[in-house]
Amino acid sequence: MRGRLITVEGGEGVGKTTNLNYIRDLIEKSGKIVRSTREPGGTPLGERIRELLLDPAEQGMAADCELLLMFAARAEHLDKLICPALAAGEWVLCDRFTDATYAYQGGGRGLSKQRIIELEQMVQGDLRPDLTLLLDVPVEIGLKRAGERSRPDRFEQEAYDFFERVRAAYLERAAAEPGRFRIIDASQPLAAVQAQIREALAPLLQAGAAA
Ligand code: Z5A
Repeated sequence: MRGRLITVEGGEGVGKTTNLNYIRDLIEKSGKIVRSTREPGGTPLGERIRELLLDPAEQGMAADCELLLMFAARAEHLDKLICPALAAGEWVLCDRFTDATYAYQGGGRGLSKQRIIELEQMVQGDLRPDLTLLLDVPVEIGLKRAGERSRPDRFEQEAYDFFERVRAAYLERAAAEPGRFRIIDASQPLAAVQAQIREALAPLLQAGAAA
């Protein structure tokens, strides 16, 4: 039986990385084999593309170049990791996926949604995540959390409005696909965030256990 694709999304500093191992443990405890991965990246070539995309020295990168590099890395990721793992019955847990393209390149950069839909169809065919956890916090909280860490990457150097547009685009997608998305209030303390994550995952894990 095909595995499941679970994606974790949200703006800067919402806690995706912090919660990824927790989510992985929950899935493993239900008896599944899990592959944790991320986008852009997840394969040797994809990680090289990621370096280009995040490099602050590439500040002037054309928005279409950024969009195509995201999908180039995704095509490699699907070919080398995601599709083979799902076909082998493994579950794939991915830190960001195509919803991030709609949010950052569509919402943030203002690129045409139709063009993203076409690239999504070309690169993914009918493959879509089975469940998307959208970690949501007000932009000022996320930026404050992210700012307390490392040197800002190319995206983190964007202006505040950019991240408001990203958040709005994510919330719009979640509202349009309530069956796939679960919105997690990630402004809460970690224990409360993880309780919401447990609840959001439970139906899929129970269905997976029964299959
Ligand atoms: N991107 C794109 O534009 N288009 C695409 O299609 C894709 C990606 C796939 C890289 O992503 C960039 O690629 C990203 C969008 C773009 N933009 N940027 N930058 P990334 O996922 O690698 O980078 P990120 O969004 O910057 O991730 P992040 O800043 O590392 O955020 P996070 O992983 O969600 O947060 P975190 O590191 O887990 O937590 C941040 C801090 O908050 C940390 O100190 C935690 O200890 C703290 N934290 C976490 N949870 C809590 C709670 N609940 N309370 C208090 N403190 C907390």
